[in-house]
Amino acid sequence: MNLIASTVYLAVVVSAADPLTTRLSSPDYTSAPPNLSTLANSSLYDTWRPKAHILPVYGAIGDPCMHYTDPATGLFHVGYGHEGASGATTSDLVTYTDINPNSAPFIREGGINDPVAVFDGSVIEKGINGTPTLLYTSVNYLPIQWTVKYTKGSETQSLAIATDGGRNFSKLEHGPVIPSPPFALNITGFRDPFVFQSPIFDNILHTSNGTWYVAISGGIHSEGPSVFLYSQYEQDPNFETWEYLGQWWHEDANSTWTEEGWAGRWGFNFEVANLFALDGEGYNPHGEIFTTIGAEWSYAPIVPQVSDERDMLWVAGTQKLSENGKLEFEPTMAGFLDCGRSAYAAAGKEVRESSLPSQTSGAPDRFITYVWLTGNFYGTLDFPTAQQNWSGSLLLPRELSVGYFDVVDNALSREKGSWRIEAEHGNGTLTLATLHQEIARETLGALKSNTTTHFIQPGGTFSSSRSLNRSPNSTHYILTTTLNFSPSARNNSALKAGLSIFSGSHESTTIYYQFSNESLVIDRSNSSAAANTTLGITTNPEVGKLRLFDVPNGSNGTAIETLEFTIVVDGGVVEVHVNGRFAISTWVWSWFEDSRDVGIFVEGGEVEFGDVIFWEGLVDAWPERSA
Ligand SMILES: *[C@@H]1O[C@H](CO)[C@@H](O)[C@H](O)[C@H]1NC(C)=O
Ligand SMILES: *[C@@H]1O[C@H](CO)[C@@H](O)[C@H](O)[C@H]1NC(C)=O
Ligand SMILES: *[C@@H]1O[C@H](CO)[C@@H](O)[C@H](O)[C@H]1NC(C)=O
Ligand SMILES: *[C@@H]1O[C@H](CO)[C@@H](O)[C@H](O)[C@H]1NC(C)=O
Ligand SMILES: *[C@@H]1O[C@H](CO)[C@@H](O)[C@H](O)[C@H]1NC(C)=O
Ligand SMILES: *[C@@H]1O[C@H](CO)[C@@H](O)[C@H](O)[C@H]1NC(C)=O
Ligand SMILES: *[C@@H]1O[C@H](CO)[C@@H](O)[C@H](O)[C@H]1NC(C)=O
Ligand SMILES: *[C@@H]1O[C@H](CO)[C@@H](O)[C@H](O)[C@H]1NC(C)=O
Ligand SMILES: *[C@@H]1O[C@H](CO)[C@@H](O)[C@H](O)[C@H]1NC(C)=O
Ligand SMILES: *[C@@H]1O[C@H](CO)[C@@H](O)[C@H](O)[C@H]1NC(C)=O
Ligand SMILES: *[C@@H]1O[C@H](CO)[C@@H](O)[C@H](O)[C@H]1NC(C)=O
Ligand SMILES: CC(=O)N[C@H]1CO[C@H](CO)[C@@H](O)[C@@H]1O
Repeated sequence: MNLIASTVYLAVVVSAADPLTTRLSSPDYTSAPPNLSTLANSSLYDTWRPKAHILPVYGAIGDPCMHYTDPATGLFHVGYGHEGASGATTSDLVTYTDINPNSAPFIREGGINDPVAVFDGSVIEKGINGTPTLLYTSVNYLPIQWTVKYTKGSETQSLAIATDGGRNFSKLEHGPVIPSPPFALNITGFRDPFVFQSPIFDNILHTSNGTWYVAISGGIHSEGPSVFLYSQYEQDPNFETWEYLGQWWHEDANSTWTEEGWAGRWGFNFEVANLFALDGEGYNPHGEIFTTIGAEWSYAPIVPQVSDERDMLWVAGTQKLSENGKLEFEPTMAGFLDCGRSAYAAAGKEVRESSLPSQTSGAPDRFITYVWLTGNFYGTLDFPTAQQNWSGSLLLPRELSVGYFDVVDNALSREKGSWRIEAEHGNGTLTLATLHQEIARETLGALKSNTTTHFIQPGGTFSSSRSLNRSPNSTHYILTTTLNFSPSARNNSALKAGLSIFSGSHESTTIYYQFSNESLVIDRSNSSAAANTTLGITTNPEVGKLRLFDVPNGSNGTAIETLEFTIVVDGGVVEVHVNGRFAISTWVWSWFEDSRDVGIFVEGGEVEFGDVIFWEGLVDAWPERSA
């Protein structure tokens, strides 16, 4: 959907046209894999399929988008790109019900405004006549990609309203409500409208309370990425007239928050900007303004039609009126929402305490976001997709809030990074602020409580790798553990410590932290025997920058902050969450049936591990599909 590269779009069209195929008998996971691309269609359907995650019954999933709470039912609707856009409802953020049978779409391309494609959009929950109203990107020409000249009229923004409880979004019988990009700008993209209300914006702009705003993502050729801001004109109840307020945010082409790599690159074109406000508890429209954005960039020289890299970032900042009366955003901190190279296009929504999930769990107003994990690296991998019959998944929902933590006041905490200084205490400590993110409480709670097997392996102080006495025997589990490092670890450039997963006689995957470049690594070099026989099974490492700060400890001592792992393994999906402020997710395509072991991994030093706690089984997010 946001992936305008024509390769990706074609891939979707081809799979949609496939004839029905049946799933064949299970492949042999006790011997070396054949070239998987030569197997029968759908024969790998179950091999790496997650069970607690969101994905359609078959085919490709694209960007998450168009989420909303239906005011009539309180159900939360999660949308995603699949044959247009399809989705599911949930009353608990644990199990989901397809909105249409077989994950059929609730909107698809083919109207007068969108003959070629429907890209991402967002929903005004009480929109026209109080009905959920979708503002989405209607597409007229392809390809669209920041690396090529923009075809005028390619992307416009159009309306559709929910009918039949959201099973269908009917397009309104008029032209696009935002029919062209701002006057005379040579844009790189103009899509993914994100609707929101903001008393902070109302106040600065002197607009009426409750005005709707739209953030549209894109950029300007040779100048750099931008977020274009619009407001609802005179509270027009039909949302037909939108006033351009200027570039709310612009960065120089291929610039970055910091060259140290804490927040990727701003790139050349923004996509999927979400704009919202948070406090320490969750969503608060009067809180601190955040945006999550996808940033597209490439190495030089730029190859037409190819975006080498896509960074999934978050940014917080302040708003001010410029001299010419425009509202402008100034970042105060930025980081990765997920460091995985395949993790992108996050889309979130405020989920009020009045929604059904929150009524049940007692959660306050939240901002919940879903990140996409592409299964074929944005359509560039020759993955055995026909054999799998599906491609890609959303990651588990995440709750966002502002996180505060106390650290020692030193060069580490004063560096410009993915945090900012909230308070200086004058006693050798600082309180830092950052984006706090956790797997949604209902989801995490269910993964731990609704489990088939729960067991604990004792921790200890280890200076070499070792296996655990007991490991999961499936590929569906969640585990937690902690690592404590002695102060000397910070200068030990040989030290690597973490866990091995999917280990066996042929394969192993290692997840470890190293101080040498302050990074969390998922080493996939020996993850999959199938990589030796099959194209598109990538084994490159995933790397994310993570700082463990010095923290006050006892009577004016200091210690290195404890590293707290929560790792979710669900089929081929691996999500690694650390300390409520770091996530890195990827695919591990392990083949052998005996590749199930989890072990302690230590090299070059000594580390104190807490207990490794397992909850095996995971919930089935789709009970009605298997019924
Ligand atoms: C996947 O399975 C569905 C339903 O069984 C079928 O309609 C579709 O053609 C299959 N697609 C591929 C790529 O095998
Ligand atoms: C939604 O309903 C309209 C009008 O009845 C119909 O033309 C369209 O095909 C439907 N869309 C989907 C995705 O089923
Ligand atoms: C817009 O940018 C494209 C790509 O850089 C360039 O080819 C084109 O000449 C530019 N158009 C104008 C009007 O500047
Ligand atoms: C708008 O809302 C603010 C509080 O958010 C309130 O102080 C102000 O009076 C309201 N203004 C109008 C015109 O209703
Ligand atoms: C963007 O910046 C990165 C980092 O310096 C560099 O590797 C890359 O080549 C640059 N891209 C272009 C197109 O100049
Ligand atoms: C298998 O899938 C491919 C591509 O998705 C399709 O072209 C082919 O017809 C399918 N083969 C069979 C036997 O269904
Ligand atoms: C430093 O001051 C802060 C704020 O008063 C306090 O919370 C913290 O405990 C103090 N820390 C130390 C190590 O004295
Ligand atoms: C997994 O291990 C448990 C405990 O050792 C055992 O009860 C169970 O039967 C095993 N399941 C499979 C599928 O091997
Ligand atoms: C892949 O092939 C290489 C070279 O033959 C071999 O060393 C390696 O063990 C194989 N990897 C797996 C996971 O089988
Ligand atoms: C696997 O088979 C596919 C399809 O026949 C072929 O294109 C590919 O080259 C083969 N891969 C290897 C590594 O031999
Ligand atoms: C949770 O476990 C209960 C029984 O312990 C079971 O009835 C229910 O289906 C499970 N829920 C999910 C979502 O798996
Ligand atoms: C309470 C106390 O002794 N605080 C001291 C801890 O150490 C720092 C750095 O040496 C001093 O600045 C504090 O005064």
